[in-house]
Amino acid sequence: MRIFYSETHRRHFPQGELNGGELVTPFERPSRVEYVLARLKERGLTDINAPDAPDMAAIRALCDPGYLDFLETAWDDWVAEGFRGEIIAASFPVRRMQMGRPPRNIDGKVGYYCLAAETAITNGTWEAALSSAASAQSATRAVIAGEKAAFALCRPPGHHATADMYGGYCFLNNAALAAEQLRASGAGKVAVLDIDFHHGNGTQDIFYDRGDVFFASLHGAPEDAFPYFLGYADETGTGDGDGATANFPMAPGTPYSEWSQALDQAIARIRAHGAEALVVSLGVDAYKDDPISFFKLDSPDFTDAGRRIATLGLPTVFCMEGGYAIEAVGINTVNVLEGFEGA
Ligand code: OKP
Ligand code: ZN
Repeated sequence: MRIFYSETHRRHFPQGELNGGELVTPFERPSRVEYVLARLKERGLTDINAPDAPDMAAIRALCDPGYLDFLETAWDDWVAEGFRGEIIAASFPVRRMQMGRPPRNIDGKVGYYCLAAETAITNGTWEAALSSAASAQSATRAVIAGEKAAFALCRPPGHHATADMYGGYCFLNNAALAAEQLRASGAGKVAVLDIDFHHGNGTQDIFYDRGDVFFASLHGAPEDAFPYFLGYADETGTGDGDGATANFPMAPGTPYSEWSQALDQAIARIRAHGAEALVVSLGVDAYKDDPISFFKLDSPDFTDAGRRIATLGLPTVFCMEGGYAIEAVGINTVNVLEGFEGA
């Protein structure tokens, strides 16, 4: 399997994540990628490539122009304002406030474009986010060119990012870019299968009113888990997208026996929808020892999940999302890929 990854991810490494009222070293840290790379090599998956330059036209087609301008200039504007820390949002447009008016002031703008305050922006975040998107785009290009599957080792992750908001460690929605690219290459219908522990609110939001991109997500129930405000089972799409969203929220402590049934249901829905290509939002934070999640999957379960995904028989782009049990993130990620490849 061809693998794409950019060292530029390192440019995004905030010192602080707002966690329980403390600033802690972010769970989403550069070493995650090192663990995945090391395991790939250990297992003989050595076709590792740097991505081409990001396709900016595709990123502009997906995202709000004001949001992209904001991401590109946020650090300079923050420093120019005289702020000395990393960029953390503190004021948000919420119920009964003006939702459609981005402020001029950078502190206000940050809140306008942010959906969760744990995620800090630093010098280099924009470049890293672009390089992550570029990996997804190059992996998708390989699949369009005829590869059965490719793995984009994206960092930072993408599935919480909407067309106009960052948060949940995400800035640009890599999986959505891949899905759009597959559509543009001629696939009539595409599916995104999100197996990250957290609901892929960004991906869902981007495709919610479209019937050409099916979205299925397995995740911790919103009553109990981030992102809290989306991911209920009764969210099924709207307009042309009516019936093209399928959410499988699950309770704390969910074991693989139950999770795998939801996976089979998601797979059946994707098959029934008639998808011709697949994007997998590949987070491995459903793992039992993940520090910020609450499912109980063990490492061999990820191999089995990969096997089940392969039964779709679709050209597949894997985009890395979460996974924070640092010692196991490589094993679990590569297990999905090997299960898929029939190893
Ligand atoms: C990103 B991905 C700990 C809670 C942090 C944000 C979680 C983002 C997960 N401070 N909440 O879906 O793995
Ligand atoms: Zn996650």
